[in-house]
Amino acid sequence: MAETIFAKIIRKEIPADIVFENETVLAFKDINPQAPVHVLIIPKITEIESAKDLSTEKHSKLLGELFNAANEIAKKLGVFESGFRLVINSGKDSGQEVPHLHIHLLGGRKLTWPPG
Ligand code: DGP
Repeated sequence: MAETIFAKIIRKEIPADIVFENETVLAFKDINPQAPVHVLIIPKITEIESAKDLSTEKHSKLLGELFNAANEIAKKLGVFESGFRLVINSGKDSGQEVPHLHIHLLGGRKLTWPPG
């Protein structure tokens, strides 16, 4: 599997503005923010390229941990009550750039729908 920039961030080989970290999950500010709050929440394991690779058998616990982290980060960054959006781009047509599963957490402004 190809090495991604997120693997380097997990290993702290390149800097990132980390907002949450535990044994399984890392979250850091997006380098190109699309909202006042824009955080990427990723699993520390590197083998899940996209949501298409998820399975109930292997990943239910990890998925719970990712979404728990999202709620904690939303609280920490002050958007839990006002509302926030979680986005997972998966594959070419979605615009996914980095082949390492990541949840975008966006908030801090009124978000429009539908997305582009
Ligand atoms: P996606 O298009 O869903 O694959 O989103 C990838 C996001 O990753 C994109 O919004 C920009 C962000 N990103 C890419 N490289 C870096 C980096 O080196 N540092 C940080 N903090 N974010 C990055």
